[in-house]
Amino acid sequence: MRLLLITLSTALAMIAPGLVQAEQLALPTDPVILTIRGNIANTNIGDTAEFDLAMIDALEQHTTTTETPWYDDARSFSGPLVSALFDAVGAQGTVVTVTALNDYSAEIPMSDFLDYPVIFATRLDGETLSVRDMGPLFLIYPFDVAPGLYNEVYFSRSVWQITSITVH
Ligand SMILES: Nc1nc2c(c(=O)[nH]1)N[C@H]1C(S)=C(S)[C@@H](COP(=O)(O)O)O[C@H]1N2
Ligand SMILES: [Mo]
Repeated sequence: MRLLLITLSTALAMIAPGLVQAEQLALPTDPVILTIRGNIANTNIGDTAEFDLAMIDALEQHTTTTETPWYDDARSFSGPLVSALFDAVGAQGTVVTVTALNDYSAEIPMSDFLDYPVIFATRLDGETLSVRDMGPLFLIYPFDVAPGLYNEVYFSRSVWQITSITVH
């Protein structure tokens, strides 16, 4: 039975690649700034999906202009939607662990990224974010369109200096 299932899924992967989404990701050519591991279908280095900035920039870009607890006034954050990043790696799961340079991590329900246009920000007011400015990657919730998110639950999920994500 197990063999049959494997054979079936292999056959499915061949006839319906869009459905199973197993694709080879491009290889990073610049320094890797993000590693995604866990339950993902599309990898480029071993079991992981590694991204340089150009690969993240190649995804459709969005901007959220919003007040946050971290800056004095409203600022513009841009980058791909987290959902687009997860589509690119074929992520399947219910929870993701987002880990930062300082080893801070947050467990975030996958539903957040379906419910809200959460941005994986690479730019603040059009400029790349240095590590000193909480970069290079900052998860930004759309506090502008969903003010109900402006609380500690979502602040704690707003991880800056992101280095890796694990999909569970
Ligand atoms: N990289 C990183 N992101 C982080 C944290 C952290 O320690 N490191 N703390 C989180 C928590 S628990 C909250 S409430 C907010 C805190 O932001 P503040 O320290 O500016 O108040 O950022 C979140 N993002
Ligand atoms: Mo917090």
